[in-house]
Amino acid sequence: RKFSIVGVPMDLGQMRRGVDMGPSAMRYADAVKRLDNIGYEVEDLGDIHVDQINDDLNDQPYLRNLKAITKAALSLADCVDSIIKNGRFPLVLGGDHSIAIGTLAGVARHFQNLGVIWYDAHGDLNTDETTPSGNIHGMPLAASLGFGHPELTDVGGFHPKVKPENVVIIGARDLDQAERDLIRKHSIKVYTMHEIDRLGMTKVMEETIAYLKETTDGVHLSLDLDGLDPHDAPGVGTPVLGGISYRESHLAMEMLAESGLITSAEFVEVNPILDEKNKTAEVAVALMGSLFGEKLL
Ligand code: DIR
Ligand code: MN
Ligand code: MN
Ligand code: MN
Repeated sequence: RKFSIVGVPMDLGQMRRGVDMGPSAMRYADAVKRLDNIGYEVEDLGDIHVDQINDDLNDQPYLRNLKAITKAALSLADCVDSIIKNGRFPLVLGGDHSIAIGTLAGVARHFQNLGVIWYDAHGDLNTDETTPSGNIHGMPLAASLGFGHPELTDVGGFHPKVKPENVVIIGARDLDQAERDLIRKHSIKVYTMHEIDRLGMTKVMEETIAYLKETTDGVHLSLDLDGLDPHDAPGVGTPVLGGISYRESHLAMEMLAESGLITSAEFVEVNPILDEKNKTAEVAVALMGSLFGEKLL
């Protein structure tokens, strides 16, 4: 497998500055060398351009920075699209989670039945009509399912990018009421922290892999570092106590590696300004190692 890494220095999808330095933080934590050492050919394409404008649409408080976010999403979609066309594996470094709209727009051009694993404390299933914050990083999964403002759902000129039955959310512990309603209405598969505690991560991943293997022709992993417990990943903008542990996360990545299911991935919400000595970027890169088949023996 050949890898292409692309960074998206995006911080306009939420209110905490500094997450735009996530790609630098993960590069500094040796993301490229990590994959190189496993034996892959790796190219780093650098960063997607993100306009440095805040509140470019003050008249749309429920879609903060919409224009700059959709513009970057389209550039990212084109970039990811061409990576896949070149027969390479796209690895996207964020940036806040709003970038997933662009990643999925690019990936979905290549898969009729794309699966998505959404590893996150949150559902990211809000729309401009339900958002409690106005932050677009709380909307990318909804947008990719075709719910929300057309400027978000139709990035790349089509929707939806993914069907509800092809999504698995892992690690949820902070859902807004409208997100719960949407999950129930569309029967989206969710492993909350309760199920992870109860079943154990082994069973959760066995079930997830079996579920997605049946119907999908490719699986994207969208890993929000706030899915992990803040003790293990403190450098995130919206930490939530009681998260997935460092070890459980490695296990999950190792099981995904064995499954051979993952065809694209992104690691998002790494904010080095809020971090402890780049710990969260280092965790992200260590998880990449496991996801891509690193083995001790
Ligand atoms: C909240 C928080 N549900 C919102 N979402 C976050 O703003 O829509 N997503 N933090 O990562
Ligand atoms: Mn900025
Ligand atoms: Mn998220
Ligand atoms: Mn989150």
